[in-house]
Amino acid sequence: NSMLSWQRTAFHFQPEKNWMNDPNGPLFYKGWYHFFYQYNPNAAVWGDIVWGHAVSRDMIHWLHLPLAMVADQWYDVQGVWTGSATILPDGKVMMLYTGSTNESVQVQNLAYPANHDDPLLLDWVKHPGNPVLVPPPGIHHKDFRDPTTAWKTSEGKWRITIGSKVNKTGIALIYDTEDFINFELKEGFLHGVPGTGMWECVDFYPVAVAGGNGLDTSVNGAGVRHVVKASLDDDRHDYYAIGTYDEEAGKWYPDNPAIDVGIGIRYDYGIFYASKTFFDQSKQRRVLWGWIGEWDSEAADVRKGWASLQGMPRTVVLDTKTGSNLLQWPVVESESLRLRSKEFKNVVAKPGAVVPIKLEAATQLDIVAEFELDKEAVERAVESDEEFKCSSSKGAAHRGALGPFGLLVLSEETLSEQTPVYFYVVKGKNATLRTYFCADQSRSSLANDVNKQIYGSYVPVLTGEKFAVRMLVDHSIIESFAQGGRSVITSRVYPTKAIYGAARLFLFNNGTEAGVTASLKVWQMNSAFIRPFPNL
Ligand code: DQQ
Repeated sequence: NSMLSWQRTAFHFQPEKNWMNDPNGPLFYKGWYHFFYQYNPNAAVWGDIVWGHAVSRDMIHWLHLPLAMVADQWYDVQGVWTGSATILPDGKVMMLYTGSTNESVQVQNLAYPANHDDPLLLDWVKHPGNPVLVPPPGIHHKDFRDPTTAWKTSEGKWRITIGSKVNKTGIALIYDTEDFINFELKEGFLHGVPGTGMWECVDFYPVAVAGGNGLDTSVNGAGVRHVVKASLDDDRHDYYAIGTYDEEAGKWYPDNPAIDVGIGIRYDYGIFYASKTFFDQSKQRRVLWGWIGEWDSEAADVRKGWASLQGMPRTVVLDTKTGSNLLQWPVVESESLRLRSKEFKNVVAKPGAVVPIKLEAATQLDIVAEFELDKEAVERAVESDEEFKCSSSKGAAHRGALGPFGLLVLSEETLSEQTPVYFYVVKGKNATLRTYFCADQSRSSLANDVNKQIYGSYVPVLTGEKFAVRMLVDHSIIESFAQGGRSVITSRVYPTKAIYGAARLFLFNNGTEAGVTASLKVWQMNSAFIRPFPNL
């Protein structure tokens, strides 16, 4: 339906049509980035799930390939569900995935490339002895899915984790294997958190304390912290925590039990789910993929004939300045899409002001912006110590002394449609400042069948730092990275007027006391080539 085609994005990965969900088995192989994904070839809604497949040289421009795996065996006939790749030392690829059997039992299966000399990995063989794992005693047959990439134990075995739950406690089971065919269940679990429900798409990986490069999944020892991530089926967000991995015990402990997996920090405070990292051995980095679903109605998805995008892949490192969170940042290749840029230096927005940022177009942008609050006004401001939460505030209309201030993205000239992405600063006791980073979808669309939530979180802003944001704007998605990627918000928005040439960008300051000075650099972004498989 051409009427809705403007919602298609220009540089985010999406199939040509129909439904997509989780990223699966990402890897770099013989010069190509491979991306697999949960795909319904028959409709724009979830169902009939198989593995879509695409390849890229840079994770920006893509060639769609034929389906990698379809639901053709008793052990995956109800769905070829999520899985992960492990590259063995000899270069061979082991793909473990969940199958939903003819009786709706969740089992784990092994697949591998038919021809390891083929850089495109077009053909996949399902191991004749599948399934390689069935739900263990005490685990419900529908609560056993999404095997991770394997990592090495010091004994030389491979270890994986699989998400599950016991009553309402989300857990990560662990298994050891030597051949990816025979598995040994380890007693207890890697980790579990009461009240968090089913853990989907668990991820487990090391990060270097010193920052810098990403680490192979098997790296362990001094100078390494381990991240556990779970996608909570109950609230549809991806939560991570940083902690210590005790290999011998097969246990992981969070640094801070108050911000444990599922109750603490999220990768993204907007829409971002079922994510998965992989180690890119070609650039020594860890890259995070996440599924961005739709926030319009199912009927609208069916009308437009497609649903979902993948977020821009993000590099992930430990934040060496705080030590208590990760930093996520669009892969450096995203910058290859930058075209003409325009700089705006020291633009002043007084309390209550909305200032146009004049651009030739505003639907495909990469924005880097910094903001400063007027120092005297901050000193003058009363110590309100207000308890603030983006989600229960009135969004950008909520006025405090020191904010909200930020940008109105995908806005229409008269502001009838606008998506504010902003900071809100609370002055507490002893003149301490607490900063929140939020996105307000409440006025993002004149349509009424779309989600219009306000969301965001606290974000650490350290002494000497300005308020900083990078934003990728692509027609119907805005990915916003605050403070170098300490806090991220992905907004899926459906403007009806702020489209194509009618889209605008504004600086705004809705605080009552302090002026804001902003400096921005804004690039027009090129479209990526995302090409169909040639019909030879
Ligand atoms: N999606 C897959 C499951 C996974 C869920 C099915 C998460 O394997 O648990 O499409 O979105």
